[in-house]
Amino acid sequence: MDIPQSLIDTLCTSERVAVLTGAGISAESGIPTFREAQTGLWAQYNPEELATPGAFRRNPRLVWEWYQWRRGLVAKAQPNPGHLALAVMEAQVADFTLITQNVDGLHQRAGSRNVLELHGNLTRDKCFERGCVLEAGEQLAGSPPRCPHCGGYLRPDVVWFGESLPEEALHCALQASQNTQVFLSVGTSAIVHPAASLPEYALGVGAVVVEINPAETPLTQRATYVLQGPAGEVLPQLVRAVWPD
Ligand code: BJW
Repeated sequence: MDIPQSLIDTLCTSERVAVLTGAGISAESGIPTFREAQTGLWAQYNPEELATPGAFRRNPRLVWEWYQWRRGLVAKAQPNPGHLALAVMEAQVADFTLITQNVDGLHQRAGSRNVLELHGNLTRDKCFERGCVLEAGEQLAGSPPRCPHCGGYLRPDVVWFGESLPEEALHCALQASQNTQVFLSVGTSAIVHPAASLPEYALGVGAVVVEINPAETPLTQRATYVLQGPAGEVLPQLVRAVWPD
């Protein structure tokens, strides 16, 4: 792919860069994207109908087992060249913010340090009744297990539809998007709010908005640049073009 020279020049001289990632960046690590057809037993379920508090209330075992299956995929996965390129970018840009909708922790495993997780993290559990968070790695029996403090069901510490995002992470993400010179939207269908509003805030302050995705999204027509392709190929190429050493 040809990276436009004007984009290379802009990134080269930018001191403030914000990046929003979605499930597409982890696709090349073997983790299915959120909306892509699920496999095997899970093919019959619509993920949007599993990722809700109502679904968990109706059938806690089903929702818990779906997350256990996804946890297994994440545990086997490794960061790919797209994740690694963003860690390199962070080291090159004075003020760099990585905002992710992903719950897989692969950015941190790739070496990214300043990561805002908008939708939580699969590796932790919290109590469905009281919200207290259990440390990652605490393995309890049950499907789902019970909270050791109050006896309520445990659930993954992720943000479901209709739930609020973590206040501090959302606040920092909004600030970074409204204060950035370049905003990259990588591997997201750009339909889930409030994350999908972040590139709009960046456009509103005159930032250059770049979309990296093999498919079109509602953002495509509004983006300043569209680099159509898989993040694991496009991001390393972009980083090499801007910071060749
Ligand atoms: C590649 C690739 C490769 C493939 N390289 N790319 C305003 C307007 C309308 C609705 C709302 C609104 N504000 C709030 C809402 C309601 C709702 C919402 O947005 N609904 C929409 C569906 C319309 N939002 C909420 O409920 C949020 N809460 C909230 O706003 O609270 C206040 C409130 C509540 C109620 C009413 C009003 C206000 C919470 C949203 C939480 C989302 N949680 C999930 C689940 C997390 C846990 C889990 O993983 O199970 O987060 S849903 C799911 O979507 C997940 C993802 O993070 C998120 C985004 O998906 P993503 O990452 O974009 O993945 P995909 O699969 O959609 O797309 C993958 C993309 O990758 C595709 O484009 C591919 O082409 C691409 N791709 N291979 C690069 N190799």
